[in-house]
Amino acid sequence: MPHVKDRSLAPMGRKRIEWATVRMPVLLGIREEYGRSKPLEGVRIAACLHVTTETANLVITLKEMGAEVRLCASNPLSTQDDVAASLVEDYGIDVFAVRGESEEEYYAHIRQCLAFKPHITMDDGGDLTVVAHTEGHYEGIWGGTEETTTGVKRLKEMEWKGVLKYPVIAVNDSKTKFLFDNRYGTGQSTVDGILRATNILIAGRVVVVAGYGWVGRGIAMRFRGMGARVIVTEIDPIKALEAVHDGYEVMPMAEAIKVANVVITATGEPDIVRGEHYEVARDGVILANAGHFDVEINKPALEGMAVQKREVRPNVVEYTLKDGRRIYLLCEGRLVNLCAAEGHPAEVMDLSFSNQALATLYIKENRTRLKPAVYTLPEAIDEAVAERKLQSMGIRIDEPSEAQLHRTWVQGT
Ligand code: NAD
Ligand code: ARJ
Repeated sequence: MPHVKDRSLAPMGRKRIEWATVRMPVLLGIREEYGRSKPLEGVRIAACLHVTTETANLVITLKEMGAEVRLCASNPLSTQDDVAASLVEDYGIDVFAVRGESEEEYYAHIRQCLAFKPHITMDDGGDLTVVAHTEGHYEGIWGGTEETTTGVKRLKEMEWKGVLKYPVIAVNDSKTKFLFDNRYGTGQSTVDGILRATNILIAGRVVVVAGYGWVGRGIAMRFRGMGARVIVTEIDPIKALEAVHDGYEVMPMAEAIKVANVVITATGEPDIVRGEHYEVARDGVILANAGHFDVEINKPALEGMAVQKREVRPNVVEYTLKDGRRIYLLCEGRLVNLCAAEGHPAEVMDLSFSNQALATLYIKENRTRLKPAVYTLPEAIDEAVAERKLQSMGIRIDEPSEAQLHRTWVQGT
């Protein structure tokens, strides 16, 4: 039996899913093409993703391709309950996800997804894959897919340690994923989440972005575009140098926090903002996280230092310190773009989720050849996704000329 918050929310969920559908033309093309041949007939897929309108379109596509799908949430605070309801009521997909579920329920839902003995796991962050391994559900699994940077890091560690039991496709590492979803998707949806939670004016604010990877640079770019003075913190000298050349101020967090109005973490690493930073933070600073797990802003330290804590707006908790300074934490330190807003817009998830859909076919077709290791999708798939996206936008590009194709750069070759 599926487990969602309230099935009567389905009509609104359905409308919102349909709003996204028309903004995901590449995925829709895959749905139409393979909806006829049904290459996933008889294939069971357990998916652990943020339960959003875009994810709904992915799982509907997988079902149209012939698969049987179960879906649970990859974060307890990102589920859109109306979407979950519609998937169950209107599309006959078993969903196990309720916004605000406890950690215990979160894992119970993951186990429900594994209970139907999937052939393929589709994960965002690695929790499903890790439970499949630690609780011995990996027999019969052909392979898995992984949506995000942090999940890929976890899986690579499992590979190095020799404990990975089945092949996993790092969907995150396709260019048509990380260059667009991580950068432009998170750039926009993080602004969206922070605005919906706080309604602050961005122009003239000091915004500190921790991490200048794909996510961090997208966030920095968009906040600068709205008139913020953006400071970047990094540990990698090359990324730091790039940030400098992109025109940002770069400094350690211990200095940046003193002037910050807003701090956004985007590193995937724990303890980026911690006790020593709370000691010197500017009064009224807003802390938000865009990385996968709620570990980047040290919550226990903040709880320990606060003399008062109260919810001041939905998704905003005010912590008052001994000396009266106030620190505002958004969404309990969980991904602000998915908890306070709706995650990335459909247009960019079209790319990520087309890769996910094609990755399931790749696993099915190559299951006897692939070893328990982390793979990326072939470049030809990446290019095909980009081509289809350009086509859907009505954008044409040049082809190499004959002369260009036959040109040699080294004499005698
Ligand atoms: P990335 O590896 O490209 O970038 C991470 C950056 O953080 C690196 O440049 C690294 O040097 C830097 N870093 C590490 N420790 C640091 C520290 N102590 N201080 C400052 N910088 C530090 O990864 P990414 O693709 O940008 O992803 C970042 C995180 O965002 C991951 O957890 C990923 O899973 C997540 N993500 C979230 C969303 C979303 O919708 N919110 C979307 C995509 C990815
Ligand atoms: C589903 C989303 C959405 C959305 O691809 C992004 C990523 O790497 C994940 C980190 O956990 C979140 C995922 N993501 C962003 N927006 N997944 N629907 N609308």
